[in-house]
Order: sequence, then C-alpha cells, then structure tokens
Amino acid sequence: MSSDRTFALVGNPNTGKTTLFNALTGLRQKVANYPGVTVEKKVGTGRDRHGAAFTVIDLPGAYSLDAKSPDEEVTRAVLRGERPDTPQPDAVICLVDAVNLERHFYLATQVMELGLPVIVVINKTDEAEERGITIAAKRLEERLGVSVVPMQANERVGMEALQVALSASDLAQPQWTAVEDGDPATRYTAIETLLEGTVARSEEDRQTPSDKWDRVLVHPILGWVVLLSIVGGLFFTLFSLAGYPMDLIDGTFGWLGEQVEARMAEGDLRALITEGIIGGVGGVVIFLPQILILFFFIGLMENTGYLARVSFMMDRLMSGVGLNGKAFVPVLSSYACAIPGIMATRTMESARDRLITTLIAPITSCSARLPVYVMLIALMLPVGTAGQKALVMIGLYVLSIIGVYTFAWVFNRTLEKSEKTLMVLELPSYQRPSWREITLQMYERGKIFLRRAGTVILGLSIVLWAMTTYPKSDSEDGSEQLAYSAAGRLGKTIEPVIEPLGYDWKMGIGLVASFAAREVFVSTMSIIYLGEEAEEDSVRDRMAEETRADGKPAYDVRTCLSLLVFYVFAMQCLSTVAVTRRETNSWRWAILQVVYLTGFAYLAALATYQIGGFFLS
Ligand SMILES: Nc1nc2c(ncn2[C@@H]2O[C@H](COP(=O)(O)OP(=O)(O)OP(=O)(O)O)[C@@H](O)[C@H]2O)c(=O)[nH]1
Ligand SMILES: [Mg+2]
Repeated sequence: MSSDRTFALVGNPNTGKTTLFNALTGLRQKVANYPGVTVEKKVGTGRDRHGAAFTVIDLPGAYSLDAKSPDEEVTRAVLRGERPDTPQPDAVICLVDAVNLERHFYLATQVMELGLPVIVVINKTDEAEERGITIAAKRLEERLGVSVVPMQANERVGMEALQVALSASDLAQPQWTAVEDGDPATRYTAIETLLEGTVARSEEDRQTPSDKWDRVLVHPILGWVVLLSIVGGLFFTLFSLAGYPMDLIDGTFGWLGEQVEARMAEGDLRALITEGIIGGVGGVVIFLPQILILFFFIGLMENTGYLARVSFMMDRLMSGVGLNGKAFVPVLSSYACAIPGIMATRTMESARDRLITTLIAPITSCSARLPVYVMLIALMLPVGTAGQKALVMIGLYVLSIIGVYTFAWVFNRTLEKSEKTLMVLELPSYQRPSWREITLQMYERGKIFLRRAGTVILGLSIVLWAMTTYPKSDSEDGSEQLAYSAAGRLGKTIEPVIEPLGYDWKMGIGLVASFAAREVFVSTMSIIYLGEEAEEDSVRDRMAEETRADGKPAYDVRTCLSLLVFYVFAMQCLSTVAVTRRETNSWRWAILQVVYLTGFAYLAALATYQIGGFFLS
C-alpha cells in the first residue's frame, strides 16, 4: 500500500525544498533565492501516480543534523519523530544541490543514517550544466540502492521520475555505513569515496556568469551606486506610476460613497457606512498600488539572487556594530514586515544575536509605513516632482538604516556578552527572474494587505468613527462636534504632550490610533477630515487647507518632517509586540521594545521640529 504516507523534504538552505513542496502540493509557500527562507515546518498533501494521497512536510534548511539554531532544531526533531504535533515521516526526500554535491552530502549522509527510507533529489541540474558539471545519477543510485532523481524543480523538470519514485510500494533505505566518528573530516572522506567517479567537471575552468555580475554588483563603490539606483527607481515608480491606479481606486470608493448617500436617509448609520467604513477602509486600500510596486521590486531582487548580495555588502558594515551577518535576512525581511523578519531570527544560533536582531527589527521601514510616508510626503511637497519625493523617501529609509545600526551597537554594548558564533555567508547563483514567482508573491502580499484592510483596519475604523461621533454635541459644525467627541477629548488631553513636536489634537488622535497599526493614521485622517464636511474634496486637500489657531497651515514642512521622523522610529504595531513576546518568550523584551522605540521616536521628532524651527517657519 502506498496511501497516506508522509514524506519530509530535507536539505541545505536554498536547495529548492519549498519550490518542490509547492510543485507537489499546489500550495504557495514563500520561495526566494537566499538561504533561510523557511523557518517553520509546513504540511501539505500531494497525490501519487495511483491517485493516492500522501503528506509532504516542508522543513527549514539545515547544514547538518547537529546544528544549534532553532529552525534547524525543528528539522532534526521532525525527522526523529520528536515533535508531538507532526507524525514521524515514513520517508525522506533529501535534496542536494547539483553544483555542490560534496558539501550537500554532509547533511544527506547524516539523514541516511537515521534509518528512514530516502529518495535523493539532485536539484538545480540546470546550473550544474551551465558550469559544465555532469553527474552520473545512475551510478550513485546503484551505490546507494535508492532512487536518485535529477531535477530542475523550478521548471518542474524531473517531476515525472520523482512521482515514480514516490509511488514505489517499497521504499528502500540506502546502503550506507554510518560514519561512527563525529569528526567532519572522517565524514568528508566517506563522502569522497561515495561520490568517486560520479561527478565530472569539464576541463576548461569556466567563469560563471555569477562571477562576472558580482564584479560590479558587490564592488565596494559600484555596488552601492547600483543599490541606490535600484532603490531610487523603486521610490520614483512609487510616486509617479502609482498615481494612476490610485486615482482609480479613489474614484471607486468615492462612487461607492455617493451610491450609499443617494440610497440611504441621512443619519448615523449612513455616516457610519460612508465615513467610517468606506472612508476608513478606502483611505488605506488606495495604497494597494504602492504595496504591489514595493513587492515587485523586492521580489525581483530576491528572485535574481541580488538581495543576498546586498546582505553580503551590509555584512561588512554589520560586523562593525557587532551584529552577526546572519542578522541580515531578518533585517531585510523586516523591510516588508517585521513579523516574518523577527521569525527569521530563528536561523541564528546565538540567543543573544537573536534578541538584538528582534529588538531592532521594527526600526526597519516596513510596508505598513508606506501609506503614511506617501501621504505625508505629498502634503509636505505639494508641488514637488516625483524625483524630489523619492529623495525624501530615500532619506527616511537611510534614517531607518542608521537607526538599525545605532541601536544594534547600543544593545551590543549593553547586553551581556556571550560566545561568538562564526558564520559563513553563502551567495546563491544569480538566476533569471521567475515572473511567475514574483507575481505570486505580489498577489500573496496584496491579499494580506487587503485582508488586513477588511478586518483589522475595518474594525479600528468603525471604533474610531464611533469615537469621533459620540457623544454628540448640539453643534452643526463638524469641527466642534469632533472636539466634543470622545476621540476629540482624547486628542485634547494629549495635546500638551505632543505640542512641542508640532502636532495638534487632531493629529494626536491619528497618532494614538495608529499604535494598533500604522496604516490607521491614514484611515483616521480620512474619518476626521472627510467627516467634518463631506465635500468633494479629497482628504489630502482638506489636510492641506487645515490651519492652526494663528492661521498658518497645520501640515507645514516642519510638522510633516516631525511626523515622518516619528513614524520611522515609533513602535506602532500590536502584532509585532505579540510576535516579540512569543519569540523571546517574555513580556519584558516586548515591553522594552515598545518603550525604547516610542521614547526615541518622541525625542527624535521633538528634535526635528525644534531644530526645524531655526530653518523653516
Ligand atoms: N536554477 C534553479 N533554481 C532553482 C531550482 N529549484 C529552485 N530554484 C530556486 O532556488 C531558490 C531557492 O528555492 P527555495 O525553494 O526557496 O529553497 P529552500 O530549500 O526552500 O530554501 P530554505 O527555505 O531557505 O531552506 C529559489 O529562487 C528557486 O526559484 C532549480 O532546479 N534550478
Ligand atoms: Mg524553503
């Protein structure tokens, strides 16, 4: 019988396990061209050639079975059947990279020694071919007595043969004598014997395209020029191209609001729908194009292998502040969202390094800040070009990078020292971008963004709307009603605290509300300013017209800058607090994170506003 068997996917990081997992199960787990993408096990179902279902477990990559980092521990525990929530696999699909067969057999031989049936997949045969490497899979198969399947998983090449192997009624254990001695050298000698005569390299020493590219892309000067151009291009697109789809979305929500207004009698319910729901959610959804553009660029950089180079370049800077080079995948992922970023610290062996990285991860400018940045930059530079706006945006990102480094240095100095762990940064080969993978990732990210808008942001918008509507004053004037409402009173209460930063009580409402999630600042502004006088004006026009007591514009350059700086540093994300608490297993660090980041954000914004006073009026 071959039904309901469980296969585990095992291999070094970046060998293509998740790619194969997705191909077998039809799922869409994240794939990217750098090591350490998968940090948790994932379970899915596939079908063999007879139509029988089997279970597949995708595992985090591991260099060996005696590794110490938490993600590698998951792999080891699942293979040994030590995880109560996961069945011990019936067989292992062991992936090795065709280009680095010797090195990858270090883990593979350890896996063979577990006593489970094994199927060996030699993946990335396309890359091997490009480098003139040929592998005699049949000979290896004879030696091991198990199926050895050459594949190119990303193009589904070899799937047929793998399916045949998976469907075999009797899965065999390899003919392999365990390496008794724990010494790596002994193991490598045994691997050499095993692989003898199976790997042939063509005579001419080929320089791979990767090496040529790297001469420019990780060049100490050119490398940075390229990186800045790419990031500049990203932000430029964000401010220029995104305008068209944004207008479209804006128009759609405006139209929706009109429809409701035309069909419903005036009253609180109608106001809830038009201001709270359509205004609040629409205010955030309008930034969907920006989110998609951001993830297009991230996907492109990840997919080609370029992002791994960026982490290599950063590593030189990184060690300067005492941070482990492995911190880079977590920090880089945090630019999308701090939550997967913090989870990615599981690839790090030292608990201390994990903690430092977790503490600084929320300073990276995550995608939830994008709507806030875009809105404030547009207010600040009403007649600015896309290039000027992009420049401000780069400034904000640079500020966040400086923040990451500074606080990494501070924590490294203050936290108790532990033993140093060595690590080797692995550079994956460049590859042509897979548009399918990039589109999928944009789709997944867009879905997450919209789901968030439809749940968290929607809920918060309704609460905010209620807080700006009740208790009701007798006044017909929107602004007076707002001041009288619960939200208004809250804003007025904290106004003295935020006044030195250049904010009025209305901004205060947005600031407090966005402690749940940053984007809520944007939806709060929609609710506040559109609620006041539901004219045709857009939120941004209304905000631009907003004045202070002295008649000067409320959102002047100074205030916008101060707000931007606040948003660069402040810890405004409840989900991140929850993840920090879970990953560090203590409230202490989660609370410290909120306090230090918000405290610093306050000081930095205060300094910005006060110093700005000397230059701008
Ligand atoms: N050239 C080539 N690239 C491949 C092949 N299979 C997968 N890839 C690419 O290799 C990269 C890594 O793939 P993943 O599936 O994320 O690797 P993984 O083993 O799950 O990595 P971790 O989760 O970090 O352990 C991706 O960019 C894939 O598109 C292949 O056969 N040939
Ligand atoms: Mg993976």
